[in-house]
Amino acid sequence: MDAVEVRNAETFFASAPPLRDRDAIVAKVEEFVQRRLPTASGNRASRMVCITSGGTTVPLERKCVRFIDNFSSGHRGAASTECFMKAGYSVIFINRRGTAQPFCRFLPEDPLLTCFEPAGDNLIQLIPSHAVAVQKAVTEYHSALNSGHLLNLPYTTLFEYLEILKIVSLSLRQLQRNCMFYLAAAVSDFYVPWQSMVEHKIQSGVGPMAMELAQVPKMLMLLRHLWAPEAFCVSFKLETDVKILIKKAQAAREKYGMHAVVANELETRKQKVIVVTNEGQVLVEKDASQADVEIPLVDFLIAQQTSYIEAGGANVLVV
Ligand code: 9Z3
Repeated sequence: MDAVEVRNAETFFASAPPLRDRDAIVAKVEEFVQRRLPTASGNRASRMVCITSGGTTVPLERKCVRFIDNFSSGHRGAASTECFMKAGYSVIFINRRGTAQPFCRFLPEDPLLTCFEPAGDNLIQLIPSHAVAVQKAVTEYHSALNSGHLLNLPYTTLFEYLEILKIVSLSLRQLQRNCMFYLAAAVSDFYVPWQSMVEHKIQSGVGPMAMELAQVPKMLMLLRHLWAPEAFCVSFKLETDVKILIKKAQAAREKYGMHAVVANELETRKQKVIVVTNEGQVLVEKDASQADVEIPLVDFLIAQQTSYIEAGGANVLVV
């Protein structure tokens, strides 16, 4: 592990704005993970996956009016959450506020306003044409939450995202090879350090503006080697130029020691992906009977993690 990367990360966290509700988030995560640890009475640990989803924002002002955003609708993360839960995993879902949520993906775009109508005397009712979709979503979402197998942690900024990812990693490491990181969030590579950020809204009318952005420390490296070194780690590589996609994914796998890198091209990402592992590349496509490419993708990755657990000689959980 490169000492410079560790120092850069330490500097990043030391200078980041304090995470709101930090203590409550730590307690929630720890309680969620503790319930899945093996006990002295012989209970086995259950498998758990941390799914990251949505894009991070990079604020340009402390009292933020303007920010840089990374593209991600959150569809991949939400669909994958459903697939992992069906396979018996518990899921920590770190997601950008306002992006797609599991079990809600097939609702109309503006659910609250379009799904209900006034029914007189302070009553509202479900519009019949939306009734089936809304009932299904509400039932599935609440049963997932009530089952205790889904923990939803929202973020907006890059600072919040990385703080939460670190908290989750340091707790999940207890599950050793039984935990997986599935890092589908689109994370900014550049940011404005908090100490060099202006407090108030940047003023216009002074001609063109130049701004220097610092490089975000390579947190994948820390996650993989320091925070949760036994976890099965999957990251995503997004490109718009398909000619460089696989090379970049291979480079990311080697550089960060990922167990798998999922390479996807922006326009075809909902139909197919290529999974790069140390054994080569595998094309994963959705077939006509499948609603989402995440169904075969998650199946493939679960099988890879099972081999990884077996290779480590630990208790294998059949999920
Ligand atoms: C992805 O590549 C995800 O698959 C998508 C999913 C963001 C494309 P949607 O949310 O799309 O369903 O609309 N995520 C990783 C994107 C990313 O920024 N990766 C970094 C990179 O490619 C490495 S961590 O350099």
